[in-house]
Amino acid sequence: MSDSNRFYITTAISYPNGKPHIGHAYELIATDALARFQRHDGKDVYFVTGTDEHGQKMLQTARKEDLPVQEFANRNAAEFKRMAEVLNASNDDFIRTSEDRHHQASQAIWQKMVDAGDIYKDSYAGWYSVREEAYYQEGETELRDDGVRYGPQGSPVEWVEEESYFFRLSAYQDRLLKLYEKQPDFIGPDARRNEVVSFVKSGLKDLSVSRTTFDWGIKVPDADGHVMYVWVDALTNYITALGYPDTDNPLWDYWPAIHIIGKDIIRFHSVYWPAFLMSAGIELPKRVYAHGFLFNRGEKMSKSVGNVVDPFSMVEHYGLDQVRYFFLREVPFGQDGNYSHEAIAGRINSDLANDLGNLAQRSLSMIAKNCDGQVPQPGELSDADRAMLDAADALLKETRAAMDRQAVHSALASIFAVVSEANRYFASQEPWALKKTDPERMGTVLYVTAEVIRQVAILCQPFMPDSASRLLDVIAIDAGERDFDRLGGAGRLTSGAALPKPQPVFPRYVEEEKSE
Ligand code: ME8
Repeated sequence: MSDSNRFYITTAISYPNGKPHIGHAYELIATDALARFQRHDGKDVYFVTGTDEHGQKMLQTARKEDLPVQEFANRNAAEFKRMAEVLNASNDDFIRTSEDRHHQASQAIWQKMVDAGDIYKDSYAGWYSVREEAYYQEGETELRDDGVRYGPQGSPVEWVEEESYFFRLSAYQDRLLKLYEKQPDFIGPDARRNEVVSFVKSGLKDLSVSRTTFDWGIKVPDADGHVMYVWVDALTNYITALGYPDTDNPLWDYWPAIHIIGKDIIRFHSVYWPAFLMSAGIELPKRVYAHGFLFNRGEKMSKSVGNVVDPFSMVEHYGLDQVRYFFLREVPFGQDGNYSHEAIAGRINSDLANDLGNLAQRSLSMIAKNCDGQVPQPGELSDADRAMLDAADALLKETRAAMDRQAVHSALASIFAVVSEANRYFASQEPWALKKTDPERMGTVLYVTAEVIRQVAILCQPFMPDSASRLLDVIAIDAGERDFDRLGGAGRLTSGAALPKPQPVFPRYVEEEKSE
């Protein structure tokens, strides 16, 4: 059974029918920040990402590239794995749906649904979007002037007619509506919840859950010629990763999950998935949270490098933590967002290099020069000192509340509001002037500033793991003193502790010269 200290979080598993793009990177970075935050906050976290390798789209793309589909999947899945490494994602597992363990889990959940009497054979005739791997009712589609029929999300649909197994989704309509009502947090943000509730209220039809016109998928048990509809197997990845169907194994204790996905696949996660789980008698996820879509404004990302839109070159160009910070801070999680070279360079220079980087470098250089490179001894605290420390001490509560509702951008906004406050504090206290007039007071101001930096750096770890760790190194915080239980008064800087020579942590972004 679930234990309140366990925390299981997942991303969607990506279709490796091409190279990873910024949308994939965004979801992984945000989920990684949510996972790391909970780990630093003392939770026992399990974090899973991976690739969704079956279905018609994968098969068609592999054929276009003239490759056997498994080989095509292997090649591209490797790029998704590499992206997770390059982004410094802290996932505990990377699941591929073509793995044996996943075939077993999918067949096991299928069998449970059969045992529950929820699967029957019939034939399907209707519209299908290969791009979305989704069935649509005629009323949801639109025949446009170009003679092509499109689904509600703008992808072309084609007519499909084949023998198929069906899942009795219609039988779950009331139970699903009850779920959304009794567990209002099941779907977030609210806009997505409302959308799902009205979709379910409009009436659920039984779902075609097997395909017979191709064989790239997981075999339906005891049904020659049928492979599972890709979404049945895709959603099951979340429990395969915990060892399903062996629910006695220790990983199973992490279930239920929080699923982080994009808004285009909310219906699969908050309608089909809970219905499958109810049918199979498995506990439902805690929450399904849909983030928005990222759009590139279309202009050149850099004058000399060209349009930097793939995650690998973006990281190479701007730096990993800079990219992580930008996406998490700039785009309110749950809403759509834009990115552009100007916006990224602006954030790097104003928030990271100027506000946080300069403050750290200036205050720590003053300590190096004027306090023998040791954390100074604070004197009596003034109101301004106390207010400054109180603001830093309040951050854990604020960021925890934000991260609990996946408001990643709000957590960062709170942290950086304290950084701005610390800059105002530092400027108004003028420690450089105190050096001659009141060195003890200078020590107090530098102590308070360094203590704020300590707390900010600890809290920045989930978002910018490497940079935050380097910042903690320059204030000599031991590896064992970096978790959130050291925030606030519990872990104040120790006066007299020797600090290493300060090293700048956040370089400015400098425009490259035009190469033409
Ligand atoms: O949907 N901005 O895979 P996928 C933000 N295999 N997020 C984006 C995005 C963008 N421009 N484009 C895509 C699938 N995403 C299925 C999932 S889960 C059991 C199966 C998000 O490769 C998208 O919303 O098309 C999804 O959450 C993830 O990237 C993978 O998309």
